Amino acid sequence: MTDADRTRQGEAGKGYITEQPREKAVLAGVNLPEAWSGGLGGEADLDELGRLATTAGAEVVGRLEQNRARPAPSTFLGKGKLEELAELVAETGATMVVFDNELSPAQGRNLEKVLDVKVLDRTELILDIFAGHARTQQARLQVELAQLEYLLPRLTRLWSHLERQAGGIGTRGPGETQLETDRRLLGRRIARIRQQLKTIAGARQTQTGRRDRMFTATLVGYTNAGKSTLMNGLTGAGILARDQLFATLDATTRRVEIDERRRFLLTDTVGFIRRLPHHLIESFKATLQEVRDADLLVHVVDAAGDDPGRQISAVDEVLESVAPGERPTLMVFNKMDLVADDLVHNRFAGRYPEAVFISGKDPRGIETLRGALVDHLLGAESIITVTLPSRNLHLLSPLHRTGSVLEQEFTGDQCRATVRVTDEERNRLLSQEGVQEATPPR
Ligand SMILES: Nc1nc2c(ncn2[C@@H]2O[C@H](COP(=O)(O)OP(=O)(O)OP(=O)(O)O)[C@@H](O)[C@H]2O)c(=O)[nH]1
Ligand SMILES: [Mg+2]
Repeated sequence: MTDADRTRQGEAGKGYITEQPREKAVLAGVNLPEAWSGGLGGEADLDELGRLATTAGAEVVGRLEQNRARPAPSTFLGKGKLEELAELVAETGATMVVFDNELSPAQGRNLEKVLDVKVLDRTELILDIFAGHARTQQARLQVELAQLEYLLPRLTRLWSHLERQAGGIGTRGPGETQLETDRRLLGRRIARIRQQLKTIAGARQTQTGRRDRMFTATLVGYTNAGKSTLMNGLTGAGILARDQLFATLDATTRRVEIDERRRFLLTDTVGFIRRLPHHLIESFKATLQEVRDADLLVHVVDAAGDDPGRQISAVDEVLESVAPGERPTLMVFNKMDLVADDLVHNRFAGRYPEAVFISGKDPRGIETLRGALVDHLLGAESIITVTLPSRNLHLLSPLHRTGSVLEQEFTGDQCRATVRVTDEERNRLLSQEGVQEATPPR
């Protein structure tokens, strides 16, 4: 990597807000008809936008909503509302306006002209938080890729910013406009990041290849639901868990030992949100591979959240785009210490009969979860009959000690045993000398 690359990467990773810790933000949202029928409506959406803004380091100083049948083409808000917004910005001394809706490049530009402060949309805000929270090289590259791809069509807005970045002598061809040069530079940078991510994903694949037969459970869920808290409780992983959105961006995997021979892998990963920018889903493909590879998804729900049902649907939607198709899922309603038990039970126990209702802050909650995970692990075990030479009987010792040899019979120097095994054990056992799977009697 050259110095110029490092500078570019550093700048792209910094984003807008984190450069100035105490920005004052006004939130703005237009409720379009689809949103009205979506259940909660704009209030809750703006609440969430506010939490995003706070997580990004801004102070929320005002909010404004409008109901419209369709966005105004040039400024999203109607003329009167826009004037109202400009007044609110002046009154509160706001340094930025954050829109809950996705703005087109032209709309963003026009709004900035009228309001004379920085204008961000929800996607840009989420990208900024991701940029601030990325720790590993993989996460940083994934965020940068998403940012660059989102910014590419918005380049005209970033003229001066990119002018600084491009800068280098000899980067400009005769007769080319600055914009074309910028586009080409960005295109090159994007290609290089894709290549780097491929290399990292390749290395990861080899790592997982070695452990691919161990049962793997992956924590998924809405951001801030408590995934990392549960991961820490079960494995002592020491992952950062805090009351902010997208605290975790990287996948962490730890082994959980159940008994002498049973263990499984547990993975904590990035949280989801409604309308998760598709650029982010695309560029976090490698991290989300953990979701595709899982034998079991552990879907953690914040039972005390705004509207748990709506959060579940949002997570299901993202899951469907990341890993299409049904897969075994354990529903975990977390933060039960903050709500009345009955309320949540009544609402969800019918729909998810096997769900667990726990508090991740309470060791008993962690034990309940561990128990449910073990049940799934045992459910994934199979019963097989093997034959092996009696001199190799020691191979069955671990199974004996955990009561997993169900039947055993000797003929000459051969032993025939019916055992309960995980896939991993089955493969290991059958790879030993002289051990064969017996065809079950018809
Ligand atoms: N009261 C209560 N708080 C909890 C519980 N579980 C987690 N929390 C808190 O909820 C906040 C979010 O927890 P995390 O474990 O970081 O959530 P996460 O799902 O990993 O969130 P992201 O990584 O940001 O997507 C933290 O402040 C936790 O202390 C619980 O059972 N009860
Ligand atoms: Mg987390």
